[in-house]
Amino acid sequence: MAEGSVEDNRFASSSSLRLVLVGKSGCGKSATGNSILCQPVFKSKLGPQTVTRSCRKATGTWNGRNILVVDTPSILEAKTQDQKMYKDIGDCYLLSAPGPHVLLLVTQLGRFTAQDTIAVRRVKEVFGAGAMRHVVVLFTHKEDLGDGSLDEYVVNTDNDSLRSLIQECGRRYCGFNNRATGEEQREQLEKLMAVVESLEREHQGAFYTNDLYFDAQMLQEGKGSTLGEEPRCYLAKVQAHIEKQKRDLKEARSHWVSKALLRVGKWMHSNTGLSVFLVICTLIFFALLINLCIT
Ligand SMILES: Nc1nc2c(ncn2[C@@H]2O[C@H](COP(=O)(O)OP(=O)(O)OP(=O)(O)O)[C@@H](O)[C@H]2O)c(=O)[nH]1
Ligand SMILES: [Mg+2]
Repeated sequence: MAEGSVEDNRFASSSSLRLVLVGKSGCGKSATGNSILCQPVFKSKLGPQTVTRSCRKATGTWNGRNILVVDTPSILEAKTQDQKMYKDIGDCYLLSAPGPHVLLLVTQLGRFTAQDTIAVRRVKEVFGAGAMRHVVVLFTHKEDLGDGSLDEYVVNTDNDSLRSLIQECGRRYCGFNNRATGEEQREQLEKLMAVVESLEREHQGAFYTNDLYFDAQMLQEGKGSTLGEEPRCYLAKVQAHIEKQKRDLKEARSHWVSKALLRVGKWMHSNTGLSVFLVICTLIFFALLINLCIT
């Protein structure tokens, strides 16, 4: 079981599976990594502060297949992005180069908060919007469901952000009880692997990658820029890459708004009579509402 080293290239082979654990602090990422590898390789405990301080990788096998799991510290938080965060993101890329097959977005069942919504947005900033096509949502504390089913929970949730996340990542989700052992642990892992394999089929085995993964791989293979300059150059590339992705996302959002406004404008232009009628109705509605509030 290797840990933390970036030189080991066995896991860049096509048959191996690379998984990256992401999510808000304390949601159970490290515990999930341990459940996947069936060994307590990552430090996992309840604490007032973040437990995992830097990216770690560990390896194992499942049904004869090599699995590489990368555990991450809080790289998806909204706090000001400092050099430590860029270093953590850079390490995550290095450890999962040439790119992950699956990003496991971990969240505690029944606790999908504003911080999780920020984490989803940050996945797109850190890995790129296309990475959502490789996301599987993993709910920890599955035992809290009792006799209920996870499918029912997901269908009936009134949490709009969770609903839209599930929709956005193609309804790929599963649940783990990280305290499970034996048969229960094996069964939940089998269910996760079924979701992972169906995702792989959908992408014809292709993993997620981008320009920064290319740089990470070059650095790993010693093909970076001038010797000695690599780490500093790489960190600058990480920062530039994240900033570009943020700009792209902002642009995509503003394009979407302007497109919607343009459509409304076009519709109003081609339906002038109906538009005037609707505007008058809206004005009367607001006048009545204001009048009601005053009286
Ligand atoms: N009962 C139960 N406890 C869990 C489960 N998953 C995680 N925990 C507990 O939740 C606590 C936090 O888990 P971690 O694995 O350290 O969470 P993390 O996301 O890695 O935390 P940071 O590294 O601090 O970001 C630990 O006490 C775990 O034992 C679960 O499925 N069921
Ligand atoms: Mg952890």
